[in-house]
Amino acid sequence: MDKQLKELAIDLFEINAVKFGDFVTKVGLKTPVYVDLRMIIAYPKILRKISKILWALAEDDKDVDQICGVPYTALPIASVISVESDIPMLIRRKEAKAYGTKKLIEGSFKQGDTCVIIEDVVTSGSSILETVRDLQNEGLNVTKALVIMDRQQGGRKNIENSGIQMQSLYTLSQLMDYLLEAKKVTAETVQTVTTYLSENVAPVKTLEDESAPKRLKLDFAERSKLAINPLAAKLLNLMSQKETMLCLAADLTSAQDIIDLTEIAGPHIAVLKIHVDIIEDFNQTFIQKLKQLSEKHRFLIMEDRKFGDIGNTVSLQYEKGLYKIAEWADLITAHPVPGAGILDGLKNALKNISGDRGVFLITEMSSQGALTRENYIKESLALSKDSDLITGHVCQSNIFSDPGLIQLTPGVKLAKASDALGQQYNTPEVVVSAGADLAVVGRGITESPDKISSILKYKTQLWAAYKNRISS
Ligand code: S5P
Repeated sequence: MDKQLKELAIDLFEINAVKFGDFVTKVGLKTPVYVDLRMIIAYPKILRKISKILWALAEDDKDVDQICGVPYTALPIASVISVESDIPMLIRRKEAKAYGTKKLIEGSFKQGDTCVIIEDVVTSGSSILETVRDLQNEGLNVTKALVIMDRQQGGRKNIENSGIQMQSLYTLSQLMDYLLEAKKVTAETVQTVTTYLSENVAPVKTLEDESAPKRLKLDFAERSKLAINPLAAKLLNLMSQKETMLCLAADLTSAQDIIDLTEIAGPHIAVLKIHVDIIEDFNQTFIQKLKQLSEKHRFLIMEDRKFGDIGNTVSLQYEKGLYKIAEWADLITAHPVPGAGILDGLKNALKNISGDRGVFLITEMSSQGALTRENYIKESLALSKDSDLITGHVCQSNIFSDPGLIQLTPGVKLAKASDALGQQYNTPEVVVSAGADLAVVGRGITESPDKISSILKYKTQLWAAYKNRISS
């Protein structure tokens, strides 16, 4: 396969299907590399070769009933695959016909038929997701997308988050490596493309219903009216009034240091997040001081306890022990791994608490290799539908559409980076365009020599990105 892919990469370069320079994509973005596979119909040998190699990716799938190409570039490829494999093909119209049958999907199929999608290039994945939605609406079971080029700009994640497997012949970086090896491009061009890819992430796309109110398009004040959990409503309101999306992770081990930092940060944050079990001199006076500051500056306190046990145990952990978290933490975090029982357990601990409380489910983690994937994410999202205790989800991308829930995204720094222990960072602009309503910043602020100026930088950059998100 590797040898074939190298040869094919050179073919594509020779026929100008991959070009380098200054281009503008169909959505108006600048790019130094343009992949345009439309002209392969002028080269039947290459068309046959590419179709054969692409279909080889699905060789283990014996029970494919239908193949559907995404118009237009992938249609001839899908046709060749259909003819060669003797599997029927479907075509999804871009618009339903205004006359005759008004069918969106052309071809012959029955409910429950499994269908594989064929696409040429994936950037945000939106074309595939639109195709999946229409096929699913017709009762087809879409399992997989076979793609020639993954531009590595977030499309794969968008597609996989919607429960569709994606396999690609090339990532853009692999293609660049093959072309460099064949001396078709210079190391400088490869570098330009690499830098471009690291700085240009496509917006997050989902399979969501187009008619539903769009979480990412509504402002926080509007969304507060749609929230079921009272703390989600309160939080969205105070974010709107204080013009901040900042959740400060005060991961410090001395109570006084946390108080000192909170005194500076209080007016500019929506949430102060702590890990109470790392504080070496924890005592209730510390909690009283924090509470006073939270009232004075109108922010909420989150204990990032990441509860993750059976209902009975979490109930005790939340209410009892040294920390008595339920008494003072407006918000907590919990892993959905034990199932719905964890929410019953947490609720049980609130029997004697008069104030409102909220839970953020840890639906998707920021660390490298996190096991929070596909089905886990889906199940976690489903849990939040049945509970008024859920304020939102801790996650990395726009995986839910309910405007009354809040997306809290950790792993935020002014420059894209990682730490030595698996944490991965994105910039404020990237996380907000990926759906973050609250951005968790820890060491980006706690390790800064000039804390107030870092706090203000994060606050203003996040808010500008949010304004841009709701207006664009
Ligand atoms: O997936 C996650 C979930 C959380 S709550 N990744 C995270 O990093 N967090 C928390 O966010 C983590 O426990 C820490 O308190 C904060 C990130 O801190 P930073 O110093 O890396 O910004």
